Amino acid sequence: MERLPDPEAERAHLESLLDPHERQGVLDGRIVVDEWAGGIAQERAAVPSVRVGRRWVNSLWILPLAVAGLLLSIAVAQQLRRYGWMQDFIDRFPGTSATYAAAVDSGFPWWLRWQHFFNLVFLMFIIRSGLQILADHPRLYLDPGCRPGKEWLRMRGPVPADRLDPDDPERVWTAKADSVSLPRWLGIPGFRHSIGLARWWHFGFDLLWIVNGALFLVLLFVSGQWARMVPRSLDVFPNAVSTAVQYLSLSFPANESFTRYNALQMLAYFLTVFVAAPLALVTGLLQAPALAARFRIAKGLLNRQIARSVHFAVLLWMVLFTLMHTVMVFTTGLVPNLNHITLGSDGSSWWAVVVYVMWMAVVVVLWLWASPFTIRNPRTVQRVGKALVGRFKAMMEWWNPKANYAERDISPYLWPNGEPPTSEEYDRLRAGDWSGFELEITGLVEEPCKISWDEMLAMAKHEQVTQLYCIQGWSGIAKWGGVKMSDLLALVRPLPEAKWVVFYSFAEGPETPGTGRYYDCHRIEHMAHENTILAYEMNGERLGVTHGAPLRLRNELELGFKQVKWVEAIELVASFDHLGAGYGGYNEDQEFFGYRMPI
Ligand SMILES: Nc1nc2c(c(=O)[nH]1)N[C@H]1C(S)=C(S)[C@@H](COP(=O)(O)O)O[C@H]1N2
Ligand SMILES: [Mo]
Repeated sequence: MERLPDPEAERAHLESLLDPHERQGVLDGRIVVDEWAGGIAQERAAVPSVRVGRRWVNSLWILPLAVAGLLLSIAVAQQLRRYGWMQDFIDRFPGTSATYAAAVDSGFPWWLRWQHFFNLVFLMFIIRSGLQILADHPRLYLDPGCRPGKEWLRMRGPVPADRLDPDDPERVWTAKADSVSLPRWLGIPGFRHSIGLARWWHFGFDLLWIVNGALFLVLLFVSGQWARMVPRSLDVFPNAVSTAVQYLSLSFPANESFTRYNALQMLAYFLTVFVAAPLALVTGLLQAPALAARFRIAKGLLNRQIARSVHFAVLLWMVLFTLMHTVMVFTTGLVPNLNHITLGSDGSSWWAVVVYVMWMAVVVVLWLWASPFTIRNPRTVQRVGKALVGRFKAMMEWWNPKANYAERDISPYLWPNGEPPTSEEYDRLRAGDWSGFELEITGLVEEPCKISWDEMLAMAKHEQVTQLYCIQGWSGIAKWGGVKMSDLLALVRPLPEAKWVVFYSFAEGPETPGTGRYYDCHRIEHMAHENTILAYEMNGERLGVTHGAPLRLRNELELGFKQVKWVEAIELVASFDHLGAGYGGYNEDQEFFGYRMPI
């Protein structure tokens, strides 16, 4: 260990590697989509295909199948109604009945009507930004290692088979290259690799939606409105069958929904409110690295990929429910139905239609506004998103990321991300098998110094089999071997004012060339955990270039983008305001991510 001769100069040099401050204006201004993410072409998402055995089937086949199924069901239902036993059955279970549903006399109170409207607006943002998040890794798996070819749904072709070799770092297929774009009217913000911004929309409106939903549940039970949705006897099931037969035979049951819903309606609402909505929340949380590291669920039934798949299924249910709900509102007496939900009356005033049209106009305006606004004001979206949900996300940072897995859990393939370093110095050090490499640790420490490669290899080696959760949605488990950050910091002795540990990469960030070094800041508290290491081995072998040689960070509480690869130097600081654009890391500066990312 050699003391740094001029720590201040080293520090200034390191900080100068980050994005120069002249670019601040560019970063705070509107996004130029053609230059975004290194100028990657807007490769459009394909209509999802689903794997059936070894074949890939276009999901649009569901449409003709649904039409055929519907026609057939109508024919069958009409035939059934000719039979005496079916008529008896419908007489006995008319579809709407006091046996399973108590009458609700209070109509539709004002809070319910407004919450219903807000729910629609929030869900619109959540679903669109959710699709954008999916487009950043347009494949869904059940296997926790996300092995290419194992996915059950995909929105682009297969990963090119000749680009899977991690020993070919120049050509290996990165997860970023795999992302696709969505049209601007569909995704938010509707261009490729915009997950950082999409997530602020998704999480921000999640919070509003959860608050709205929680309030709704409280009011539902306080007011007695719950009786609309919770069946009080199993009679709801035969009545639901009866309702289905009546609808399908195109001879609709009586509409008494001002006081009680028919059984099919009740079950659909029950499922949506009490099953789908909580499931959306739970499967969202299950995708958090901090949660998985705390409860050791990166493998097994609660793994991130199953959670992601179920999360997507809930999205489909919400879309389907909204469509069916709207169709039924229009076909079972539009004007009275609108009177219920807009005016809260059982009349047939045309004012209800006026209010409805105004509500829908608001939805359309918000719909059209969201993507262009995000492109013009990305920094505002990042700041508002952080103000809304930053605190809640950060709560997960206090968990203990203790999970360790067995060697047999190691994923056969780990997706890579990032552009390897291109400097001559890096190539020279690599050619010398890192023997000439010295890790520099400077900043707010008592003993700024350089630690040689041999010294590092001589330090206690810590091994762990842990998960890597990328923000894009893929994940994997690998075995890492290296030095504990706590051991390294013990050598340099941090000063009490040091709060953040900055990891500088040898590599430029993967955005537009000239945007500076990749770097990221981590809380100093996280360095104390034994699973926070600088790894020089992966799966029992010396780390290759693709996955971050000579050293890459592992902090099990955080998402993948914070795990800096090709680490060159470390600096301890009291605040990161003066580094780069001041947001805590390369992706935070350039792609509007948050800096505390345990989810
Ligand atoms: N220097 C540098 N480190 C980086 C990146 C990068 O672009 N540059 N990408 C990050 C991202 S987004 C992820 S998900 C992980 C991926 O690690 P892996 O390639 O070893 O799977 O590395 C992180 N470290
Ligand atoms: Mo990532």
